[in-house]
Amino acid sequence: MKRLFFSFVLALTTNTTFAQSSPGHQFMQTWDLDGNGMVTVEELRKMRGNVFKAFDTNQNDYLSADEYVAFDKARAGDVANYEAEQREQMQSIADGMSLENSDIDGDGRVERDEFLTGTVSWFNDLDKDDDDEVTLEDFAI
Ligand SMILES: [Ca+2]
Ligand SMILES: [Ca+2]
Ligand SMILES: [Ca+2]
Repeated sequence: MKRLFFSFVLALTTNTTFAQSSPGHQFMQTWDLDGNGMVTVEELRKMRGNVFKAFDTNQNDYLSADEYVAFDKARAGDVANYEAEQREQMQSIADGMSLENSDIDGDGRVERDEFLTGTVSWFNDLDKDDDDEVTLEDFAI
């Protein structure tokens, strides 16, 4: 199984080369599940399901504010591996999964369905050239 994008910080000590690729490369490596060079909404949704599961530590199908502490930390760790523009790019990718952006009904926690619903707007943000697939080119814009 491929490494989870946002939990990679937890395994930092076992893989130091991972941080050296660009945000775009790192993104594609993790989220392009079938390795065909483009990421679809379906691939994003599937991986977001995996991410959700990884951070829903008590498995109640909600990411609570407490569970978000670990998730925020993992995302911040990924962002901290980059400098300058690459850091900004990684930050905007990471923000697509923040509590604020995912908590649609505003009850302070993120239900699995809320998290998966957020996939489409995240995809549209990532797909800079609007060709309905996320590729390395989208990260160069
Ligand atoms: Ca793919
Ligand atoms: Ca909610
Ligand atoms: Ca695209």
